Order: sequence, then structure tokens, then C-alpha cells
Amino acid sequence: MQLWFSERETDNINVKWKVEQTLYSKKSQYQQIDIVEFTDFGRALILDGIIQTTVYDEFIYHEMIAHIPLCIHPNPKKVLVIGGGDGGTVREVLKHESVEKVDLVEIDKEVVDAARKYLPELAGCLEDPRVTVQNVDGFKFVQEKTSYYDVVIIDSSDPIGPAVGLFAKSFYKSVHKILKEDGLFVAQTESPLFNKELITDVYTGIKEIFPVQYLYTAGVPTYSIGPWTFTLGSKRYTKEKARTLNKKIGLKYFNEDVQKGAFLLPQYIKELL
Ligand code: SPD
Repeated sequence: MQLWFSERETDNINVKWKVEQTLYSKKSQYQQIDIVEFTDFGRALILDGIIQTTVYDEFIYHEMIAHIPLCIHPNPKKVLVIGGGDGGTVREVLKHESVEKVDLVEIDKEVVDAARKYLPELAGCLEDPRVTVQNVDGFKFVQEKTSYYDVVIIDSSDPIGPAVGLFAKSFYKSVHKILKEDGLFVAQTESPLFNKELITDVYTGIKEIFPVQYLYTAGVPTYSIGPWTFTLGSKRYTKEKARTLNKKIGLKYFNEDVQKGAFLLPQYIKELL
């Protein structure tokens, strides 16, 4: 018997993936969590029917959400990751020698536990002594500290369910407050083809809060059809003085060309900003 997983992109587009086996399936307090093995893309984390990551192409997304902001900051020491319970983003953050402390704030403990067991390539890094995992609401977490982190990375799921608040302007104001006076942050901000209004709203909001703002893209085959966007807000540092990374730290996607090219936007995306 053949098993197929179908992911809804829009009311009129579904994408189908052939499944070898289901490894884990549980309804947590927040969402339905599934870990399956796809025939071509290997193990995948699926939340409420939406694929979050696959072991085959996760490196593209996780390298891009982590290294672009961490290279713009000249000396990132304290980093906060909100969401990202699979651990992929934290794994990339830890590749930066300057980083002394990473707080992972993932609301759903069951996601972290499942990733530790079934996605060790991503979540194995959570045992690193520099990492602290807290299963609390990211929206509330950022309201409780001031001027503390050098870099904040918002590795959320789509703007439905538990992640809705992580796309609100009031949330970005709290992120501004929790960053040091020269801090910066990045958020995953969805598809420029299917989430136009969201990208415009987020970018406009960030522009009102942070003096420096950028949108950059990467093509992540697992996410939707076409490019994926990331929006960055910075209190001081600009991309022109970004550091480059030592090639020996195990990168598969990020390099100096990608670092520069990611900010080059096609016209239809520029018009959203
Ligand atoms: N459409 C799904 C987008 C998910 C983005 N975040 C995934 C988290 C991976 N660490």
C-alpha cells in the first residue's frame, strides 16, 4: 500500500509527498505533532499538517536564518531563538565561536522531545552546555527582560495556531526592548507569492521600530513553491560590514556569494516593501 501526505498550500493547491513510514504522532496541548519519513526527503517534522523541516533540505533554511544575522553582528554572545523546537537553528548558531549563551524558547515541550528522539541531526545540539531550553510562550518571554540579547532569531511556524502572535507589531516592539542597544533580529516571514500582505505588514512594522531593516530570500524546496523570505531589523549594524564565515565550520549552503546575493530582490518582492 502507498501512503501519501498532502500539504495544503492554498485553497487550490495541495502538494503530495510519498511517505515510507510514520514514526511519531501525538496531539500536544498546542498542536498535532507528526514525524514521518518521506521517500525522497527523509525524516520530517509536521505540525498541524504543515511540514516544518526535512532532514534533506533543512540546512538551507537553518543556515540562512542563523548566519545572515549572526554575521551582521560583529560579536554575538547572547542569542535568543524563539520557536525552532527541532533544534536546527540552534545548531547553526553554535557554529559561531563568539556565542556564549543560546536560549531556545519553544512553547511546546513535546516538539523538543520528539525532535531529540527522531531528529538527532538537528536536536542533538541541545545538549551543548551553552544552550538552555525553556518551554514557555515566546510572546510573553520577550516582555520580561530588557536590553539582554545581541541577536534574536524568530524561527516560527506559519502565522496560524500558536505562532500567530509572533508576527504582530507589538511583539517586534518587545523584541526591540529585549535586544541590547546594538542588537538585531530576524524572523522567518513566509512566501512572497502566497503571503504578500503579511510580508508588507511585517516589513512596514519593523521599519517603524528599527532604523535598519532588510528582507532577504532563499529557496527552500520544502516550503511552498518558490522563494522563502526572512525579515531582519537592526538597531545599528548594516549588512555592508558583515563578517564572513570560516569555510571549515561545516556549511552546505551559506557562503560569501549567498551572503551578498540573498539581499538582491526581484521586482515583485521589492514592490511588497
Ligand atoms: N511553512 C512552514 C514554515 C516553517 C518555518 N519554520 C520552520 C522551523 C524549522 N526550524
